[in-house]
Amino acid sequence: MPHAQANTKVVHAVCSHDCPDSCGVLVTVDTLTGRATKVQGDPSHPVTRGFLCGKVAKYLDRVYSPDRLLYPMRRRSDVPKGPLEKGNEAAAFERISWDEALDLIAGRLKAITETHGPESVLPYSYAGTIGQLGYGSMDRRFFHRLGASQLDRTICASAGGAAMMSVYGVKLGVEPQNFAHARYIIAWGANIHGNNIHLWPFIEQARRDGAKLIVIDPYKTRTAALADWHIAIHPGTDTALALGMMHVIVRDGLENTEYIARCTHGFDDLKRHVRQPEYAPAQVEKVTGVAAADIERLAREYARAVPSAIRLNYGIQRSENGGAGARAVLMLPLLTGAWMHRGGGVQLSTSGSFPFNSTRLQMPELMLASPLKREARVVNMSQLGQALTELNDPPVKAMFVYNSNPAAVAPNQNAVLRGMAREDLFTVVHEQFFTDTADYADVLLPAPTFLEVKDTQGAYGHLFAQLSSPAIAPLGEARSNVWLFGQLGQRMGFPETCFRDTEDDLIAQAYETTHPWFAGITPERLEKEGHVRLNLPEGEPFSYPEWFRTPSGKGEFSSTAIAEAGSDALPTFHVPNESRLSPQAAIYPLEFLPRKADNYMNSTFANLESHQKLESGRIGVLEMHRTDAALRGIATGDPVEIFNDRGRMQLIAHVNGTVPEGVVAARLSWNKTHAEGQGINLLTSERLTDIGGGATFYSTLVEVRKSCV
Ligand SMILES: Nc1nc2c(c(=O)[nH]1)N[C@H]1C(S)=C(S)[C@@H](COP(=O)(O)OP(=O)(O)OC[C@H]3O[C@@H](n4cnc5c(=O)[nH]c(N)nc54)[C@H](O)[C@@H]3O)O[C@H]1N2
Ligand SMILES: Nc1nc2c(c(=O)[nH]1)N[C@H]1C(S)=C(S)[C@@H](COP(=O)(O)OP(=O)(O)OC[C@H]3O[C@@H](n4cnc5c(=O)[nH]c(N)nc54)[C@H](O)[C@@H]3O)O[C@H]1N2
Ligand code: SF4
Ligand SMILES: [Mo]
Repeated sequence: MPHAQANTKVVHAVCSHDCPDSCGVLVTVDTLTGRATKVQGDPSHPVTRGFLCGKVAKYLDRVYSPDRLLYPMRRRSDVPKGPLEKGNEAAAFERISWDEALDLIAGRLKAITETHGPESVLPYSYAGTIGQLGYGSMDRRFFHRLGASQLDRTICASAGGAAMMSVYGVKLGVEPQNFAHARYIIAWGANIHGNNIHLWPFIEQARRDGAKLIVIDPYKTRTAALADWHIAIHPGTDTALALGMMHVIVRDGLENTEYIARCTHGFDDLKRHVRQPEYAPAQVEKVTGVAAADIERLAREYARAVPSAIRLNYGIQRSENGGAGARAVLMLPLLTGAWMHRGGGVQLSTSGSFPFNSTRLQMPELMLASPLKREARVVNMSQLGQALTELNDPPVKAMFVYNSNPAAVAPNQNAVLRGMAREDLFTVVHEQFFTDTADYADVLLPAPTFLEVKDTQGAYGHLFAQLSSPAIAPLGEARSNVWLFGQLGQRMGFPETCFRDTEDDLIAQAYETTHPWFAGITPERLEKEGHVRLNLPEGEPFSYPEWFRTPSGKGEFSSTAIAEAGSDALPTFHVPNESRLSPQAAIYPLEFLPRKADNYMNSTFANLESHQKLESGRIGVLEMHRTDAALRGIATGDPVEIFNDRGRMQLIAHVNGTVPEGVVAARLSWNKTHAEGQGINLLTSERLTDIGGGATFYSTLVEVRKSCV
């Protein structure tokens, strides 16, 4: 740790944003004023390696922003719910004390649960923080004990997660440092430079040693621009490409028969499946837009390279056929036995490497102590619009939002906002800023940043457990998720002592496990060392059968569990309802990619000027291919209207070579940063993925026309 100067201290924290890198962060604090003066990447953390991404390098702009929410507030009775003027939101609310706020919420929740049943309360949270405590501990206890509807947290990764579980039975993957050993690296639906920057130095190291980087992404990301080969596949067709690669591999006998026999299940079925004519390269070309010769070359190069690593991120599973696509890609290293070599295999998520005791933290058994006396119903967060406007028996009467900005990030925004505007819906929002969601709050509560709370964290892109110490006191009256839900539990009169657990109690409970991967890892040790690597071998998992946790105990090409859940036992390409290949394309011919911004974190940071500068010229912009633009008489700088049956919005056209013909793209931001106060999710649908019940942001058809001026 760097030495602190006089009157300063350096505190070890962990970046809690929803990012695979979970960086170790050193915060310099002026001990006289208690103010943080600097944040830097921990040089001793083997993945952070001393640097932070552009978003968090400027973190003090966020922490000390004059726009921070600092006090509890209540909506003024004469102000209707709906978008508020940016910068003038506070006028819609009046300040109240925490005592008043907690009493008001407890009183309303009691009345609502008595009249409509506890399931009429819907918690809505995602990954504003991915700390173990902040993401899901006391909050879950509270809603379980209340008997509230359970939220199925599907908006990000559930199709890919289901795919990983079906093939491997556990979420493990190639350790990021080991990518340096790979000689052939495929970034498949993975914007490494934008979303996972700490993997990049290891890829550069591999490339200096002769590795090739291939990027499979319809969009020319910075990662794609820097690659040896960019394959601009048609969105939603990765299943076909991966099966086409398998076709070539088994046709040419490039599979690893020894590994397949020892470690996999269902190969004969897979072989028959991929040898069908529809997966021959010439046919796959028609679906994916990737030339048959390129499919041949990719398959052969991939199968012959040792070691070969795939960074499969969540891009491909955000579409209707995304679960099958993720499964097919995840199977490639099972076919070649890439796992046998250090730096070989695939990384989708390493989250399953961390055996945190989440049952202890979240106490689902409290549901039986609730008035329901049974498990509560489950509501899919990717269908919030339907939940708020159509769900009955009981209808949602109260929504409690924390760690999330659903007004901007949830699909089918028109339905979501219509639901949130209901005057008979009681809405509580716990936030750091006046987000789009805060504009709909009846009660607004101030939340802290990760500099202000204690937590412990794993990662979904590396293998280090970490402890995050509070560097500064919470600003204003900001209070953590743990404090809030502990207090509310007590106000509701819940007798269980678990609502009095402190942050330290919860951290200890998170590590209450005899799992060998946590052996020797204790809160005390983490307090001293900041980060500790899990007790996993240095090499890759899945080199022998004991690693797999599937029903067959092996890597599964064919899955009975998936078939029983109503999908295809073997990954199979189906044309999405919204795709250039579907009948709907006759009306809405363009495939829309409503993408993440490189300098925001989903909608987080979108309100900060310093971050907006980095995205200048990119937000509020529709990227188009020159042919599609010319066909519609559109040139760069023209205002355009983008629309489908779900909604329409104005953007500024940008014809810049980032998207292939037939694809248009725009970036996620706060709704209120757009001129008309609505964001790109008004175009996306609530249709779910083939497996896992995930959101299908990247299966969206639209049409575009030049706006009349
Ligand atoms: N800077 C920044 N970093 C982030 C985030 C952020 O918003 N900004 N978000 C964080 C979160 S929540 C997550 S889940 C991770 C996600 O990280 P990623 O999984 O990398 O997420 P995406 O950017 O959705 O998708 C990656 C790429 O997939 C491409 N893609 C879209 N459709 C298809 C397709 O059909 N096939 C293929 N092959 N590619 C496709 C997109 O163009 C995109 O470049 O990143 C995290 N990190
Ligand atoms: N069009 C489109 N839509 C998308 C995506 C996309 O790529 N394109 N990506 C999807 C994905 S992958 C994801 S993960 C979701 C993300 O959706 P969300 O999880 O809603 O992500 P954010 O927009 O980052 O909002 C998180 C909010 O949590 C708040 N927060 C941070 N820390 C705390 C805390 O300690 N307590 C409380 N109470 N609040 C806190 C932040 O201020 C922020 O406003 O969006 C999805 N939506
Ligand atoms: S957002 Fe990701 S890359 Fe940036 S500091 Fe946080 S963990 Fe590291
Ligand atoms: Mo995500």
